[in-house]
Amino acid sequence: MVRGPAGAWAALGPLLWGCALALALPGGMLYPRESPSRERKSLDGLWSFRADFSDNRRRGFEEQWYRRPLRESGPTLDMPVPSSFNDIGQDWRLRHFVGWVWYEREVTLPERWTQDLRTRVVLRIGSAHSYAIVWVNGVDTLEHEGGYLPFEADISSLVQVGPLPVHLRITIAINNTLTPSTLPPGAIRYMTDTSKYPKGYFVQNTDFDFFNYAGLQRAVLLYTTPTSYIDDITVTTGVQQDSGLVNYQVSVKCGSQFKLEVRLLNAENKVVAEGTGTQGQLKVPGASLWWPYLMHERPAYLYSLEVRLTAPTSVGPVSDVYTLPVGIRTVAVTESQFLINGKPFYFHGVNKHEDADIRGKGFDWPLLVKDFNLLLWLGANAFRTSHYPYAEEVLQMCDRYGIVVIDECPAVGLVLPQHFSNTSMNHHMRVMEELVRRDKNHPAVVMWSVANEPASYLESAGYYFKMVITHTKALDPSRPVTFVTNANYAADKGAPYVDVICVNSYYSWYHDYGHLELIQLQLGTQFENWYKTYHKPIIQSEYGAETIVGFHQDPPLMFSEEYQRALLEQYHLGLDQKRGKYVVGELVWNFADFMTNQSPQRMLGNKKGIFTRQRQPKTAAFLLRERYWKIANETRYPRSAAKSQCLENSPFT
Ligand code: BDP
Repeated sequence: MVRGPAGAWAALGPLLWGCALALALPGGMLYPRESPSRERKSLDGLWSFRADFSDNRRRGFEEQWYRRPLRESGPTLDMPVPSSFNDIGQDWRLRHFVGWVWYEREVTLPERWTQDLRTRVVLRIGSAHSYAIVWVNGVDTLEHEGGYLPFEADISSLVQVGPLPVHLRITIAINNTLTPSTLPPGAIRYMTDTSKYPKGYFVQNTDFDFFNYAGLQRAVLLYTTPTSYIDDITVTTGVQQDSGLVNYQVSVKCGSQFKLEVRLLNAENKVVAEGTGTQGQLKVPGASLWWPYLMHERPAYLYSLEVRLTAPTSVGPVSDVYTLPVGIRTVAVTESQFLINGKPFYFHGVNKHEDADIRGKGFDWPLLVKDFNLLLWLGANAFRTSHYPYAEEVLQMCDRYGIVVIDECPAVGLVLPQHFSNTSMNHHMRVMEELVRRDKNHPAVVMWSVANEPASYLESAGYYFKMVITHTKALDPSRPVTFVTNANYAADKGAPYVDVICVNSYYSWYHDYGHLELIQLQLGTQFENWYKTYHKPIIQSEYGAETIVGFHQDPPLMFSEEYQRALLEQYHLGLDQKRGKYVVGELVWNFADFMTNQSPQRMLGNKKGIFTRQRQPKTAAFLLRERYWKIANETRYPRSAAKSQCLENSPFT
C-alpha cells in the first residue's frame, strides 16, 4: 500500500503505471468482523461508473474527476459492486476495455462514528483489479497495486470533522493494465502498421488462460474499531499427545498501558483455555482437531479465539474485542507423504476459478454456496486457488467444511526472461507478504503456491524462485511451499526449492491428441522421473480435456463428453499405480468451464470443466464423484463409511 502523487504518476504514459516500492507491510489485515466493539457498513450495491475512453485514458486525471460528483464529469453507468464490469453492459468496448475506470459512491455515516473520538473508521476494499487509487471527498487517501488482495485506510481524520452529519464521496480509479512486472504480467502492444490498424491502436497481451476481468470484484465496506485496537493476530497450532496447542501472537495499536486477555472457546461456546499478554501458548487437553472433509467423522472442528484489549486513552478507557476462528491441526511433508495431523492426506479435488456468467469474477454468495454443495457432492476434499488468491469468504467456507486449500498467488504467465527481473521479484515477494498476512490463520490453507507454470527452466528462474520461496517460508514457517510446474523435470530450476512437486500435464490433449492409450505410460514416466530426481511427494496438479457439454461420440473423440471421461479414466489408472507410494494428490482441470480471451482454440472460453459454467454436471462429474468417494472411504480415519455433508439435500446424494 502506498500513498503517492496520483497526478504526477498518472502522467507517466497512456496506460502504463509505476510499480509500488516493496515497503514493509504497515500492519495487519484482519477480516472485518463485527464484535461488541466493531461495526460494519457494507458499501456493496450500485456505484456510479465511468470508463475513461479518451485516447490517452488520462482525461479523468486531467479533469480531476475525483474533485466533484462523477456524474458532473459526463455520462455515468450504474455498476453493481461486487462484480467485474466487463460483462455488465451491452457496449463491447467496455468488455475489452484497458485503462482507467472510475467508480463512485456516496454514503452517510452514523453519528456515533463521527462524533465519538474513541472510534476509528476504516475503509476496506476487498480487491480492485489491478491498480487502484482512492479518494475520500476528493482527498487522495490510498493506492494499491495488485488485483486480488484487500487494502484499507484509516479515514477517521476525514470523517470526524465537526458536529454536522457526514456525507462521504468515495471515488476509486482502477487501471487493469498489466505490465511485465505486475502479477500476472502482461504487455501493451501498439500496432503501428497503419494499413491495418488505426493510429494509436493497441492490445493487451497476456500469457494466461482466463479472461482478465476487472473492477471492484469483492466487498467494499467501512468498519470501525476503537482508537486503541487489535491490529493483527497470528495463530499457529500443534498437537502434543492428546492436547492441542494454540500459539498466539497479537499486535495492538495503543499506548504502552494496556491489558490483553485471550480466551479459547469450543464449538459449544465453553471456555477451554485462557491467557494474557501479546503472546503465549494455550493448551487444550483432549482437543478436537480440525480434519479435512471425509478424512474424519467430525471434520472441520473450529474453536474461537476471543481477544480482548483494554486500554486507557485521553478520552476514557476503550476496549476492543476480536474473535478469530481457529482450527487445531498440523501439516507436515515427508519424502513421500503429505501429513495432516500426522496421518497421510491424499488431495482428491479440483482446480477452480472465480468465474461466472455476467458477474465475471465478482463475489457472489449464491454461486459460492452452490460451488460448495457441488464440492461436497463430488467428495472433493481440496482445491487450488488457481491462479490467484480468492475472496476471504471462500476460505472461511473451506475452514467450515474442511476443504483443504493450496493457496496460490497471481504469478501466472511468467514466461519471459524479463518476468524474472529484480523488480518483478520484489513485487512478487510483496504479494506473498500480503497473501500470508491475509490467509495465515485459515486452518484450511495447508500450502502456499507461489506461481503457476512459470518458465522455470530459465537460468534466472532458479535464483528467482529460491528467493521467493525462502521469503515465503520466512513469512510462514508453518506451511510447505510449492509452485506448479509444467517444465521438464531435468530442466526445472525452481523444483529444488519446493516441498511438494506439483506437476501439470495434458497427455492426449495438448500432446498426442486423441491417443488415450498413451496416457498411462507417459504419466508413469512423468512420475518416476520427478520422484527419482527429487524424492519429494508429488501432486498431479492439473490434467483434463476440453469438453462441450452435450457433444457425444462413442468411441470417444476429442471434445465429446465420452472423451473427457475416458481421458480421466486413463489418468486415474496411472495415478492409482503411484497413489499410496509418493503421489499424494490429484486435482482435475477444471471444476467448471470458465471465460478466457477469444482465440481459435477457445470456444466461448475454456471448456475443461467437469461442470458447465452454469454448474451443471458433465458425464465426467459422475465418474469423479464415484472415484473421490471410493478414495475417501479407503483413506478415512478412523475407518467407517463416509457420508456426504451436503449443505442441502441434493437429488444426487
Ligand atoms: C494449464 C494452465 C491453465 C490452463 C490449462 C488449459 O495452468 O491455466 O487453463 O492449461 O490449457 O497449462 O486448459
